[in-house]
Amino acid sequence: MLKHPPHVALSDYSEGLFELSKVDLSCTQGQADEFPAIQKLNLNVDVQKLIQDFEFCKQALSDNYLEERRHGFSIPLNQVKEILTTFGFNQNYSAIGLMKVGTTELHEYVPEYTRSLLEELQPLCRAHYVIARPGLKIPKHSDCVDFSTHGFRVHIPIQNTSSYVFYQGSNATRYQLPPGSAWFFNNALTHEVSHESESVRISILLQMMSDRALLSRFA
Ligand SMILES: O=C(O)CCC(=O)C(=O)O
Repeated sequence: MLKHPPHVALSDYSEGLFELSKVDLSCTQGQADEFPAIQKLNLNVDVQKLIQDFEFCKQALSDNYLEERRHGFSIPLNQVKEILTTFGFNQNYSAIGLMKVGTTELHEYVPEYTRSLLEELQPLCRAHYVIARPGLKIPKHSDCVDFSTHGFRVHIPIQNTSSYVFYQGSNATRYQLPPGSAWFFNNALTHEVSHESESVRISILLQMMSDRALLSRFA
């Protein structure tokens, strides 16, 4: 039986698993508790254009995210899926990769508006659409022990509000992130995800490689 510590890094199960590639994180600095849990970024986001772009990608693509990353795993993909499923990343959660794995380049199929928005946040090491279905519940976890190995996560909700609870000491704080803005998301802190609406929630999740690019956009 697998044990599930609150820290979700798959490397807890197998050394090196889910590590990011060499291009990742060359300029990442800082520690989790130096950053807020959630922080709005100073960036114009045109939600209608993002939805149009998503609809275009959705026609052409299926959930490819883990498949794309499979060469980075040191255990078989089905074991990766099993671990993620036990954390709540199940049939209620799918992802479509937007970047060529192991590079800082976006896929050719990323449409123009989304491309120009993401280019403003480069250097990036990961970016994907997330489709979260009603009933999604990802229990308390953190995605990394420090930024020096994972970079800075940003969420851009494009359809439906994203809802999170962050735990810091004895405090639990709920955040609702509506579409129309980009948000720094401190995924090194313990957090919990749920989606209780009756329609799907769509967002872009990405990982910035530099706190410089991030801090200059803190609104
Ligand atoms: O909202 C999501 O899609 C996943 C959130 C999450 O757990 C994370 O970004 O670390």
